[in-house]
Amino acid sequence: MHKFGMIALIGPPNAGKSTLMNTYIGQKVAIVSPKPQTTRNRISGILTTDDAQLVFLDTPGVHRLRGKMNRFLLESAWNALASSDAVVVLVDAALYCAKPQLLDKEIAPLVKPVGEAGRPVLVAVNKIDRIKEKDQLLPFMARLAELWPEAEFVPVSALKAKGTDELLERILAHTPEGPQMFPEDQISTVPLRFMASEIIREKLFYSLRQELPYSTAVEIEQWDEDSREDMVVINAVIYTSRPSHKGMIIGKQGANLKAIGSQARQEIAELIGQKVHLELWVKVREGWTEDPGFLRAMGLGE
Ligand code: GDP
Ligand code: K
Ligand code: MG
Repeated sequence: MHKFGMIALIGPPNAGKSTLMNTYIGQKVAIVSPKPQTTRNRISGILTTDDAQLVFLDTPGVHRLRGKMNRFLLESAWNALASSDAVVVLVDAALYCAKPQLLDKEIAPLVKPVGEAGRPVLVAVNKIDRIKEKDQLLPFMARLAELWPEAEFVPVSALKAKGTDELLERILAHTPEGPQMFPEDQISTVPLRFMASEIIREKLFYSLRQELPYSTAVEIEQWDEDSREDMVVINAVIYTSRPSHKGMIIGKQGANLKAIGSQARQEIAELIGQKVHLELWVKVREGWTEDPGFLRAMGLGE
């Protein structure tokens, strides 16, 4: 019997949703960073085995947010839930062992809305590699089970791929019968050019100071195959909502932008298996995070 299913990954920012998806797909599909809100759009990763195909729907962290962009982020998480066959809720065990009060604050509000979607719920108790004494997990697991009586719990380390096979078995137990929908070498339902823009955004995240990345968006303006050179020529624009940020992104004598470009170029080349010529431009677009038309054009709305 062949199985096919859509699996929503939800949870607070930084719980490890994108890391788990990348571990399953075996390649970097979603960008990962220590900063919350790295994942803006709904990103999918396709896992194909001999007898099953799973489409993981990675989502932005679910938390209370203000502003239009943040509303889009939330909507996207709930839409993933609605189109899923099962949901995996990621929780950061290391964080909640250290700060038990956060468990009630961050996880308790998810129980009802997720429950109302009527999907089987698996809670992946993540980052167990960071917990030295396994006994420390017990009170936390007890409180979690109390909060979420309908859920199944699986301790994992998404980063070190520990417990992830057990989690996959449990996911498959809730996956309906169905045919393979995508070729086995396809790793995402998201177009390559969008994945390329995400790679550039990830490099921005790592290179900029805390407050900067949230004001930036990346758009691929040109994507041309140069068949003579066996090369892809890509032009991308980095939009920032603040004029004062433009200089910071570019850096002294363009050094920062150059570094971002060179790291992103290598990674995009790896992703598409071709040489890449990448040009980056920085443009100021004030107020873009509150502009519904622009958000939609950037794929941030539904
Ligand atoms: P997301 O916001 O839920 O998508 O979280 P990310 O996947 O972006 O991960 C947030 C941070 O937690 C990154 O720095 C990851 O490397 C880290 N992380 C994720 N899973 C694990 C894990 O199992 N163990 C450890 N030690 N770190 C993890
Ligand atoms: K993150
Ligand atoms: Mg993420």
